[in-house]
Amino acid sequence: MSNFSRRKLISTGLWATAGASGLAVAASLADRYGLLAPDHGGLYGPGAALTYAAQRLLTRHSLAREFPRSQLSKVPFANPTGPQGPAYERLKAGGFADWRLAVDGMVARPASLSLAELRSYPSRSQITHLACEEGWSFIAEWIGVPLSHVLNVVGILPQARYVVYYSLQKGWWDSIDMADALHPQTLLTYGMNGGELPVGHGGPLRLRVPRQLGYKNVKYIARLTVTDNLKRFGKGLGSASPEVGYSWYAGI
Ligand SMILES: Nc1nc2c(c(=O)[nH]1)N[C@H]1C(S)=C(S)[C@@H](COP(=O)(O)O)O[C@H]1N2
Ligand SMILES: [Mo]
Repeated sequence: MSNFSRRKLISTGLWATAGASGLAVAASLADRYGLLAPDHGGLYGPGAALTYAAQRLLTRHSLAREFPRSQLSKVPFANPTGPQGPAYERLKAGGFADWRLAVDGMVARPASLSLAELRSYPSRSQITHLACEEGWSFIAEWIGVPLSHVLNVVGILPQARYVVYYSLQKGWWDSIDMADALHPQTLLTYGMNGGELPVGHGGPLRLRVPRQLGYKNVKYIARLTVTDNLKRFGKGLGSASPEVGYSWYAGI
């Protein structure tokens, strides 16, 4: 993807073939250049693949809008997730001192990081909008360490293409491509609105990907796996969400 250019895509004829009959051809070209979403397939697949390709070409380096403090939502809405189970409750009772973030897969130095270690890394704070696909949204300040920093600490291998992230909550896992994983606004957050990250919003650790919809912002993050291929994860669609009908790529 690094030597990829828009000109090159145009010269391959991706856009030229993007008529109704050319979508499958376009999709196979997109795949060649790493622009095919992992949940492509079926009737709408090639169209979705092109949406992802277009986003990647045009917005790879763009920033999500950041807001002034005066626009913070008075009451940030926490989408209820229900009880997290006994393991989570035990960790919470201990002030999350035993919480660990495991980082494995295609990395030079697999790691198990405590919250104290994550807090010792350079932090970034940003005021951004979180939008649920169901229509509500809020603006909050998010505080955390850029995911790119953690990836530098463990040393991602050159062939790495995606970061898979798992919640301690059963059934919640997702992934993003390297453009989003290394994006400066993608944070592993442990704070919100000047304080700790509340349990309702995913405390003690949540991935914030402000350029994608709410559901990509998985709460209670306990593990990251770096990979070159998403086929081996779950049903091979890159996330739990496409397994129930949401798209893997939820760029906004
Ligand atoms: N672990 C976990 N992460 C999750 C969810 C969840 O139910 N469990 N809900 C997702 C959805 S659909 C949205 S819109 C946002 C809601 O974030 P909020 O509770 O901070 O408003 O969290 C996302 N992350
Ligand atoms: Mo959501």
